[in-house]
Amino acid sequence: MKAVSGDLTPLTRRTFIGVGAVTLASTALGLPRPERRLLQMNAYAPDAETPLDLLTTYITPNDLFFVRHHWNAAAPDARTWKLTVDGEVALPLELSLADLKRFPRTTVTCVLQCAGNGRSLYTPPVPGVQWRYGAVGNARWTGAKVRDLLAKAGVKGTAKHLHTAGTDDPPSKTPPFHRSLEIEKALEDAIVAWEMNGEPLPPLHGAPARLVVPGWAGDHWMKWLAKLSLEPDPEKGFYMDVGYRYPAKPGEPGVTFKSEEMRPVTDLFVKSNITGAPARARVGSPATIRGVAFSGAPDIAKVELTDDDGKSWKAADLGREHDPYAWRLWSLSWMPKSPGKVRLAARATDSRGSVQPREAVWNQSGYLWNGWHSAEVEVTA
Ligand SMILES: Nc1nc2c(c(=O)[nH]1)N[C@H]1C(S)=C(S)[C@@H](COP(=O)(O)O)O[C@H]1N2
Ligand SMILES: [Mo]
Repeated sequence: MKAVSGDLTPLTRRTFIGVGAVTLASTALGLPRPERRLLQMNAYAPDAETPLDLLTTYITPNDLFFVRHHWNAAAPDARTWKLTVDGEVALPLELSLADLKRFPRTTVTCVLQCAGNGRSLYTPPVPGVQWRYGAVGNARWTGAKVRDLLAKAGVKGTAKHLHTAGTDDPPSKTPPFHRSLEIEKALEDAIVAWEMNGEPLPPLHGAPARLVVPGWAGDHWMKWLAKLSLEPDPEKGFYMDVGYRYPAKPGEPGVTFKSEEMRPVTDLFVKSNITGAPARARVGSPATIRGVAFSGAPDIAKVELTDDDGKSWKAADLGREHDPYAWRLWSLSWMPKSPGKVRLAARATDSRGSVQPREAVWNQSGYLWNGWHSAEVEVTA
């Protein structure tokens, strides 16, 4: 894993390293400057995650937002791009970007997390991109509601699944990346977004438009969206029948299941991360611990911190900014009680009552890791 630089395409280079801004506050305080960079996981196709110590803001800036591609993108030309809406509809549509923008405009602020975020933390190890903590971000997405597009096309009673496809350019003999999701979720709150944090959707994030599926894992968030098709049955193929499946009933670590014993990955699991904790602290001097928490449920109910391996917990203060399926910043003033190495761990509880577990459930594809996140502090007298 190394910081992104060097031989990327001009497009990628501009997006990854075009920003030299450094926070004024840290410079004024004489603290080490946080380096604005992504951590590269893969070169072809480009995969890069955000370092945890930069995931400290409610909105993750576009240039720091993690990037995940199955194949190199064939970013469509926005002037000629068309979105097809077809299948089990009364009137198939072909929408240009201008057509799309004539639908009522809506903005949602929510978390995008790759299903594989945290894969490297599983034991025994699982093959795949070895994401640590930063294949996640929180952004403001603006676009048209899928519900409005489908209403215009006229949904037939036989329509049960929304099939989605992008304009990816996979190498020959490799399966295309495609997905489908239940029509209920698509109608509930999915959007086709052309803006990210008030800017045109960047090419790396799916320009000219992508799917946004609040609360659901990133694999459903089709980039360079070309097609929405309503069908009676789920999509078939590698990325539905083999990839992106999670055991219906958890097994022991290392136990693999057949595809039929698994179901597609949908909503995210409750999770919190510690994004700021001092390396050293003094007995009796409070230290501020910060982090983020999110879930596939619309809200976070609480975040707690332990300094005694889960025997006792202290509730953190939740940040004021908050939207359904967005993350919640949290902070807590922690009082070190005795000298030595102390392991702090955070756990979140969501609005449906799910509690972040000490250990994530091992699964053969390494999805949805959500174990307690810990940080070590050296406490001196
Ligand atoms: N067309 C297309 N869409 C895609 C992908 C892809 O490879 N091709 N990857 C998906 C996965 S697995 C994730 S996690 C998210 C990542 O979105 P980001 O790169 O904007 O962070 O995009 C999703 N949409
Ligand atoms: Mo992903």
